[in-house]
Amino acid sequence: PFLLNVLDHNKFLNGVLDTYFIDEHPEVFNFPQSQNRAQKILRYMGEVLVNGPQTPLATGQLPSTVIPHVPSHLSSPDQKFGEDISVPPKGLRDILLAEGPEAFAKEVRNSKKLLLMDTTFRDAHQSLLATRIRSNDLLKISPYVAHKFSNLYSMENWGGATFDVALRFLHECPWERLEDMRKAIPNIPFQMLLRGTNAVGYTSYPDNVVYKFCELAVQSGMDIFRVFDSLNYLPNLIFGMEAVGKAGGVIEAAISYSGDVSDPSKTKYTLEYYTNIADELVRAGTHILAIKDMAGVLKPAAGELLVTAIRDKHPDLPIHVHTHDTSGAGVAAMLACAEADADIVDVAVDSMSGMTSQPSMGAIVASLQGTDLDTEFDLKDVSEYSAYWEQTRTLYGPFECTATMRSGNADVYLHEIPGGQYTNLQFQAFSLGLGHLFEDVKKAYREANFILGDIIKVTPSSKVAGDLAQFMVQNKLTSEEVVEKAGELSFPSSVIEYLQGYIGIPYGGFPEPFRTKVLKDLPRIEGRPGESLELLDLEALKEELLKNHPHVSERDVISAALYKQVTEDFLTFRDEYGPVDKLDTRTFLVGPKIGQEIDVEISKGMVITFKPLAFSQDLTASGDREVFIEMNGQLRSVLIRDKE
Ligand code: 3PY
Ligand code: ZN
Repeated sequence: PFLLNVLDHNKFLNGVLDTYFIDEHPEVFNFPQSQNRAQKILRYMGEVLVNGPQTPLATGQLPSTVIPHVPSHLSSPDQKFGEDISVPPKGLRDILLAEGPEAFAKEVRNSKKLLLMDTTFRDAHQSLLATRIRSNDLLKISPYVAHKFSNLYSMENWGGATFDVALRFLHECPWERLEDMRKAIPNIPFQMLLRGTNAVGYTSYPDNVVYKFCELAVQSGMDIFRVFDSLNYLPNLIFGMEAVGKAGGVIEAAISYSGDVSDPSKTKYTLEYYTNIADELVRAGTHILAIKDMAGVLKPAAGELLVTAIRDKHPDLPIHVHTHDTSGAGVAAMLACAEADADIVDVAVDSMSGMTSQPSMGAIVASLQGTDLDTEFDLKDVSEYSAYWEQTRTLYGPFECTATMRSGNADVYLHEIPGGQYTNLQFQAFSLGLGHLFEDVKKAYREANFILGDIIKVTPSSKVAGDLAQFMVQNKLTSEEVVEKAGELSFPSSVIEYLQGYIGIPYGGFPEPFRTKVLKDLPRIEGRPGESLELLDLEALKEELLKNHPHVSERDVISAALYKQVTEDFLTFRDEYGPVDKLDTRTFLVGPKIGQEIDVEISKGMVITFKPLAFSQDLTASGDREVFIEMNGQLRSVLIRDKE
């Protein structure tokens, strides 16, 4: 029943017959592996049928039953006779591969049109859907993007929180995701967010872990690394840049933006502060410079001032601006930056844009049509792409922040909470049934920021501010009380570690006497935290993992170096349930319906049809239920422990 009849292979069905078929498709002989995978997927379905979702759903809302329409990229009115339209058009990645990062940067700077980075595959869903978008949905639309959006500067599709969430909640391998996207999109540069010395985690890692991480990312298909540090602490930033450079990636060093350079009353983070950092990053060899406005507080006038100030000093430097649309002024801000001669701005496709996500791609494309900065994208393509995501988004109903957030809110200029964190904190407050608490948390966040020394707030420093804010609300403490009683309170560990110097040193130094009162005689780290960490023995880690798991790759070892327990759990899950990333999203989240036929492409070209029929009402003596599922028409059964 598992044998794929070659006559059912999609190439045969599509009439592509040639004598190389067997050479090109060794997978048709992969019976035992596929059989094994199919058996595991069957077990997963049984597990969800008996015990419910295997990943926590954040709200009571269920995924929709919509089957998203995937638009075709294979019809081109401009197709020339004999042209192979299955190959996507050349993109900037072709220049990068042929000529290297410096030539790539030059090409970007010389572009007359405004270039776009599409964040739909990373920051957009990190900010709107708790980072839950699965590989399955990303890969379905990838060929369309490769064909219709070949002129993108880049697609941001990895890093940030996607790494952790893929392993922890989606039970899929982030490295495989990257590699699979690469195969589908050979022409557009891929971009990731690297938290400097924190890589894709929340704490400083030993240097060799960060080096190896970057090296494997490039090998798996990553091109551009946006490197930032949550305190703009230069030693951390420069270390991250070096790791990217060593790995052969494009270095896009980022200045994280806080405050308001258009407000003369704000005197800490001034134009001079930012242009000084820009100078340092250029000196350290960045190929591209990013302004990272993680909260969405860069007003249009401020954007114009900032880009102009950096441009004046660095006429040849490509400038890339990132923002969030939390206040609703995102489109206006990006247009102002473009007018001031930024080269690239960040957008998310319309149906995944707005609020805590990026500004709308369609709005920016339309706004610039017919101007010198015309992006040259076709609104019809944007709209088809958006329709796919509009439908796909309904599958992620359980993670929608719109359950609590229905509009933008300009109070972000007061509290400066980053996009991804905003929805998280709001959600936490609402799920405790304390919606009004969120208003208190936002006010406390602003106060916490000042207690901590008016810091740049982005992962992980934003977590420090968020934890302190929640601590204040929970314990009903005013900001004066926190400072006064600092010596007696038991602060969240993130606050203590920040004060110890574990994530770096904030601009202007640590707040005193607060720091001394909290730390007493706890140790303090001087300088770059990673420097004092011992290198991690990756060989020993591999040996350790191999004790419990039959297959452990070099990439799994790095996953474990970053997230030990999460990776162990992922490997155990994968050993037991196989490639659950191959399931459609509804089935993955809430399981199949009895009687429903579900096709799963278990490995390349091999599709298996599952049809759950029933499960036993009676438990066996050992507490199992027997689940009956048809697999390609053959009846199978599995015993699943009922965990209720
Ligand atoms: C992340 O670190 O994941 C961010 O998106 C910061 O803005
Ligand atoms: Zn962001």
